[in-house]
Amino acid sequence: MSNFSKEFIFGTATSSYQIEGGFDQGGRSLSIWDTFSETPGKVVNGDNGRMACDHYNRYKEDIQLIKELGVDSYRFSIAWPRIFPEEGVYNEEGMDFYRSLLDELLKAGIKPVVTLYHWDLPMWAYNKGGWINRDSVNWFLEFAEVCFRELDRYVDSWITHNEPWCASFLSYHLGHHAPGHRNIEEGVKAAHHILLSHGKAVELLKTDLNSQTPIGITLNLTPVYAKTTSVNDQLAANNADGYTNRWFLDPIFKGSYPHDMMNLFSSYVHDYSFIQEGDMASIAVECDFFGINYYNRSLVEYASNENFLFIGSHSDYEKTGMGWDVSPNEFKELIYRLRMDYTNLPIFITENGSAYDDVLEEDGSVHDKGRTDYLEKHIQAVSELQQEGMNIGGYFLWSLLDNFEWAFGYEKRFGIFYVDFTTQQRYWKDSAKRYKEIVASRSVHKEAVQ
Ligand code: IFM
Repeated sequence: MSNFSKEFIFGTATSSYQIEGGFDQGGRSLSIWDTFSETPGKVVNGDNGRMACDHYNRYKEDIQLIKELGVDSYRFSIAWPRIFPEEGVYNEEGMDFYRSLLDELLKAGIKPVVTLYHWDLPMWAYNKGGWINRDSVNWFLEFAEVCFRELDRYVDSWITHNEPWCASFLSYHLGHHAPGHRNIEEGVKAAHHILLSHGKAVELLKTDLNSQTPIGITLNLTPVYAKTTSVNDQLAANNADGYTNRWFLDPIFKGSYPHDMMNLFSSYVHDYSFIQEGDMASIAVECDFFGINYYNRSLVEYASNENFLFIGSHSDYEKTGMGWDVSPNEFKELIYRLRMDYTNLPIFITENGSAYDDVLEEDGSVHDKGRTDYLEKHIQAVSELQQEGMNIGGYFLWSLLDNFEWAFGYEKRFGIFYVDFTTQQRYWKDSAKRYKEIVASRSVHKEAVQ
């Protein structure tokens, strides 16, 4: 696995609501996830992120772990309700937290990659309509601008949004994530405003603020395969791909929504006038890199009673603890497709990882063979992609710590460090040790080629 160029970035990733805790510290107000997780039945075991990994109070200790891991970079997100606890009310204390975090990372020699939005929309914004309200674009820009002005000098790269599919379709249409709405039209509108806010934030940083710091967006992409070669199953796969991938890829790289999906949505979306003149050009703004989060492929089959005529199909692939297919080959196929149909920008794998049912042994060890195998297979795939000239700029393992896995609460552990949520003690899992070795062997190679 030593085929990585000397510039290749290895990192690890987290997000604010999933690890910070400190929900009422430093002037933070509530986000949609605080409220959603208080609603019975929304999150497994009634878990919430009030304490999470208590990273707000333990960030120095966590940065030491990142340093010991030996990675080049750390990707985290900013909690919007810390920065604007109320509409138009800037909270310096919230910004101080991120300044200190960034300071500490730079002292440790770790490059910070900062995501602006990883789903913790302030409640004040939700109460005014959230992402369904076009004003959300301006609220987001106000938030982005203050982050850019205060933090740009510390930041290695910016990511505007993490996984717009989750923040729109999963949250406003499927209802599994906050705010838990079930309305297709709302999902489509939310997606549009999120994408528009991305485009306008990129323009703000590059043009208005004249910054040279690289900026991009991260999509979660799931390559879709049909169960059989039947016309119906092929149609199902096309629609699933449109719903999951193309609805986001096409506007970003082609400046238009896919027509087949616009037709399919039109039974529910009665009026597309929320797409205003100039919006599509803004969304398709030129970025510096493209981030993708990859976890698994999906297998679908035709279902005549489903809104979009597809349903998940049984697959005999090996599964992670989420029940997701372990599919490194499909990961490679996804990258080939992106290269053929969408972009030549450097691609960063901004998340990849797996949940398994870990056991903390009495001696503090965690033998997470499943996760270790998963990460080896996927890093091997990245290495092969590099050899094939696919221009992957970096790989960020999800996640640094076990954390609040959204609707699954603390039941699903994605960390390479085990967190005992009673004592807040962190433990090295075998996967963390293996990742450290992989990164270190790359460094040896790096020195040899210099
Ligand atoms: O934990 C999430 C993360 O917040 C976004 N990407 C997928 C991860 C695993 O489900």
